[in-house]
Amino acid sequence: TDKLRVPEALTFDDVLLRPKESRVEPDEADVSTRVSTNVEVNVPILSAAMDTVTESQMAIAMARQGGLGVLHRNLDVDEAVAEVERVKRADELVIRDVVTADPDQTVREVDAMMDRRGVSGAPVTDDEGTVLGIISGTDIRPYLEVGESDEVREAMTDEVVTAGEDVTAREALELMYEHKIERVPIVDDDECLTGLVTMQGILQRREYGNAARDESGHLRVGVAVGPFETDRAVAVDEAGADVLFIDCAHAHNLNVIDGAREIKESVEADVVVGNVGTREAAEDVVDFADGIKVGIGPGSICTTRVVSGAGMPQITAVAEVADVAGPEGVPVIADGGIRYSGDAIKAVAAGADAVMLGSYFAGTDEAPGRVITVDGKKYKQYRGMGSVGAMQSGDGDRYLKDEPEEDEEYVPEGVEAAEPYKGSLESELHQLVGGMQSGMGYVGAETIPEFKERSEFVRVSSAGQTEGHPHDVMITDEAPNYSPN
Ligand code: RVP
Repeated sequence: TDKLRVPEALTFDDVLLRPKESRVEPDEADVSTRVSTNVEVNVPILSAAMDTVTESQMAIAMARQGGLGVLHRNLDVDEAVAEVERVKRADELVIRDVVTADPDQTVREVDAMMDRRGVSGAPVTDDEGTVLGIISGTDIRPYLEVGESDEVREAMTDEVVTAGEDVTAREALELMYEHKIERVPIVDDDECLTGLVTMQGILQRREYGNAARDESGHLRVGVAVGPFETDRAVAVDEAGADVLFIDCAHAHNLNVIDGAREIKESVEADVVVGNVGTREAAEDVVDFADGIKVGIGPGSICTTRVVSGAGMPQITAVAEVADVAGPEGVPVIADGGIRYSGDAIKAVAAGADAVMLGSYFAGTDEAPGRVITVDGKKYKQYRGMGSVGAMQSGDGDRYLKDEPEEDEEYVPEGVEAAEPYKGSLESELHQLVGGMQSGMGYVGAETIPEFKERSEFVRVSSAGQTEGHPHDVMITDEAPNYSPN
C-alpha cells in the first residue's frame, strides 16, 4: 500500500564525508559562523539550554572560547535576568560592582572584608563617593609597620591615579605601567567613583582573544524562553541577551508559532525558533525566525521517539530545514545527538551553520552540579529537560504538557543520567573544534559556508560503520576525543 512506500531518513552513522582534493591545513580552517541573522560567533558551537548544562558559568566559558551558551529556563524570571547580567558583566573592562573601603575602618576589618569579597585591593571613598585613596594587600602587610588596628586613612596610598569613563584598555594599561599600579579607579566629573579597571581584568580579556563579544565588548549569551513566555523574553531581552531561543520540543505546533511570533515582535534580540525537523515546519517559520533549531528526538537523554513514536533522524532533518532556510539566509542550528566531533561537522555538511550539544559538555567543570564518585569513577549528573526530575523543577512546557494533577504522573520524554567527569570545558572544546577543522581539511574548505557548499556524503553500510571505529584491537590508552560507547 501507499502507506508503506516510505521515504528514508538518515542520521550521523549513516553517512561519511567524501574526501576531496585539498590544500587546506586543518589549523587554518576558519570556523566562524552565524547562529542567527545578527549574531556572529567565532566557533560554531552552542551549549544546550538544560539545567545540568548551561548556567552563567558555562555561558561565560563558552563565549570566552568563541561559542555561545544558552541559559536554561528552569529558573525564575528574576534569576534568569541575574544570570544574563552575570555573563554580560564577566569580562567588562570597567568593574561596576566595586568593593570599597571606608577611611575610618581598621586595617584588620578591611583585610577581612577583602578576603571575603575575593579582591586584593579596594578604593577608599568618603560618604559622597569621592575617591580618597586606594588600599591593597601590599599596604597592609604587617611588615610595612602598619598595625592591624590602625585606620585605613593612615595605611592607604593617597596618591591615586584615576581615569574617566571613556578610558580604553590600552590607556588604562599605560597608566598602570607608568605608575606601577594594578588598579585604576574610574571617576565622574565630580571625582566620584563609578567603577574600577584592574590589571588582572585586562590581562584576562587578552587571554580570550577569540571570545564571542557584542558590539560593546561584552560576552554574548543566549537564553531559552518558552513559546508562551513573553514576559520572560522581554525581561531577558532588556537585560542584554543577544539571542532568545524558543524552547519547545515541537515548534511546528501552530500555537507555538503564534507565541514565537508574538515574542519576536516584543524584543530586540534575535529569536531562534525550534525545535523542528521537517521542511514543512521550516517553511512555516522562516519568514520571521532569525534562526531555526533542528532536532526532534536525537538527544542522548531523549526518549521522544520511543515514547511518542515520532521523530526525524538528524542528518535528514537538518538537510530538509537547510533546504528552506539556506536560500533565505536564515541560520540553521543542529541540536542533539552529537557524540563525536565527526558528527558535528557532518551536521554542518548537511546544512547547519552551528551545532548545539548537551551530553558532550555535561561532564565538565563549568556545567552546574557536583561531581559524584561511583566505584572510583567520577561523574556529573545529566538529565533531559523532559525527564521527571527536570519537569518537577520547572514545568512540562517544553513538551507542551500541563502539570499533572496530584494523583497523576508525568509522561516524561527524557531520562536522568550521569556523564563521566571530564575536567575543563576548554579542552573538550579544543577537541571538538579541532576535529571539525580536520573534516574541513579532508573536504578542502577554508570556511564554514565553503564547507557547506563543497561537502558531499557517501552512504555507509553497517560493515563500513564497524570499519570506521577502532576494531580488532584492545584499546590500551584512552584518546581524549574517543570513547567506544
Ligand atoms: P545531546 O547533545 O545528545 O545530549 O542532546 C541535547 C539536546 O537534547 C538538547 O539541546 C535538547 O534539544 C534535547 N533535550 C533536552 N532534554 C531533552 C529530553 O528530556 N527529551 N531533550
